[in-house]
Amino acid sequence: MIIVHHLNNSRSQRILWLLEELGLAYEIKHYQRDSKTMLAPQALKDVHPLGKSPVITDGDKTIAETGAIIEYLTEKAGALAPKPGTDAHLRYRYWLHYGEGSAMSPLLMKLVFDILPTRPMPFFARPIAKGIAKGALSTFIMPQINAHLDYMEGELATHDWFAGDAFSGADIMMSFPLEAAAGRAGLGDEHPKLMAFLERIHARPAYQRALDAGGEYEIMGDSGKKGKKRKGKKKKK
Ligand SMILES: N[C@@H](CCC(=O)N[C@@H](CS)C(=O)NCC(=O)O)C(=O)O
Repeated sequence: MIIVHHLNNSRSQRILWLLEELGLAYEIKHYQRDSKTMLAPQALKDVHPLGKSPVITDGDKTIAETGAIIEYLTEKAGALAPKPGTDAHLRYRYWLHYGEGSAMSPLLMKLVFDILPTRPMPFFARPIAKGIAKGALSTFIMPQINAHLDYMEGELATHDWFAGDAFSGADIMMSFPLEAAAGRAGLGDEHPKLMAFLERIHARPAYQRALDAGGEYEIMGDSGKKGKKRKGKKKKK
């Protein structure tokens, strides 16, 4: 049996969605972030040494890292991945790597620099921290995020899905950076193709079932212009 070790409000929501799309049987083991540090509990390190979510177990196998899990599950089900050797497969593989390898980096930096000036520090250090964060955000991080958003918008100009005309695991991979960008990095109506992509994925029944299964998921927050605050129903552990 596939077990998803699911941390609330995290990337592992994508794996629940993928499993719902594939129709594979699975169980969820829930883990809660520490409310102060937002870090995963020690129990997740008992599953995988890094203690990051997502991680799945399938019999004696433990598989971590979203892209690797998506490849494993699509191969197991024989669905949602284009045929190897095709151009669509090359694009599929590219977006599987790009989602975490490129798109998430500036978004994560934005999160860190947004939080930095709010952390406890001596009063005289706060204006300095604010200045450093403001400088990093305006000169490097936001221009990087905007360049990535423009690039992705261009990629969706000619086809609805990242790998081409068919929905695939690559779209599931790309959901998280785009939801994060809508929630905290200004993705909105000036990128209509990306916003339409988010609307399309959120309307999928499997996406909605995964929300119900996973519980709390507020990655888009209140600030995604078209996005809603998404709270799945709480499931019993
Ligand atoms: N690139 C990894 C990132 C995993 C990751 O950083 N997960 C976050 C949740 S979104 C996490 O587990 N955070 C809790 C912690 O670091 O303790 C993947 O896509 O699987």
